[in-house]
Amino acid sequence: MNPDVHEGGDADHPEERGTPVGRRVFLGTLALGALGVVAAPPLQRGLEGFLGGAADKDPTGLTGLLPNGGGFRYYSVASSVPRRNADTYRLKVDGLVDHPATYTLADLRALPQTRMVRDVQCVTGWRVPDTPFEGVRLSRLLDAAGVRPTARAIRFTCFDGTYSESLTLAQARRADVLVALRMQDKDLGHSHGGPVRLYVAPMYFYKSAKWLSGITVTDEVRPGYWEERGYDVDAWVGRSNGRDDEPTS
Ligand SMILES: Nc1nc2c(c(=O)[nH]1)N[C@H]1C(S)=C(S)[C@@H](COP(=O)(O)O)O[C@H]1N2
Ligand SMILES: [Mo]
Repeated sequence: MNPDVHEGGDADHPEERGTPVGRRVFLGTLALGALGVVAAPPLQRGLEGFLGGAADKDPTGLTGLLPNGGGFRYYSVASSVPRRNADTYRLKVDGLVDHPATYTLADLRALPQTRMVRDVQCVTGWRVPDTPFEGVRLSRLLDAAGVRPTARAIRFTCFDGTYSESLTLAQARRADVLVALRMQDKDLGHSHGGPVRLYVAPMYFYKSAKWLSGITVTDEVRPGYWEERGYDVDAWVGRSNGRDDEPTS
């Protein structure tokens, strides 16, 4: 991809969190280099909606540190996101399946839960080590739905009305891909995409769609929100987005 993406300050040193200039340079360079678009406005609007303008010192709007966020930044490309709770939350599974289904939060909680502790890694450089996530394996929901032979991919949609994501069917069936109900051993709060978000452990965190409301089985990959704006569809940590790890030998 564009070699300029390597310029992003802390991008190569993700342990150095909280360096907004580095992240700004990195994201700005990536967005401009890849597509000639500026990714800032939607993110800025998103942060203003939640943090009341706390992001005005950062034109990308990426520096909204959550109070007590433990290193997480708050991201939303939508300016406001409705709240869903145990009464109002629904997750729809449809598309190329034999048994479309709609799950409530109670339905999801009643299924076997998988807990994983991995590093969260945002493509812009910040990282939250050893973060527990817990939820239902996506593969379980796909098996229950009966994926048809022509299916190749999954499209994820969100009740923020804006964000979307994608995985190939093979990626979606990995054991380390969860429909997550809990993070850091607590029920997922609204700001982190609760009550239910996707968690794609081996990929950059933009794959982990917050406020998950739809899982549609499709015949081909349809690039998600950031992927339409220049980020890699196959977002393996350390092996995508111009950030390939150094060879170890
Ligand atoms: N619906 C939705 N999901 C999203 C995003 C978003 O803007 N909207 N941002 C993505 C990005 S770029 C990151 S780094 C993480 C941030 O998750 P957090 O806000 O819980 O830290 O969510 C991902 N999922
Ligand atoms: Mo991100």
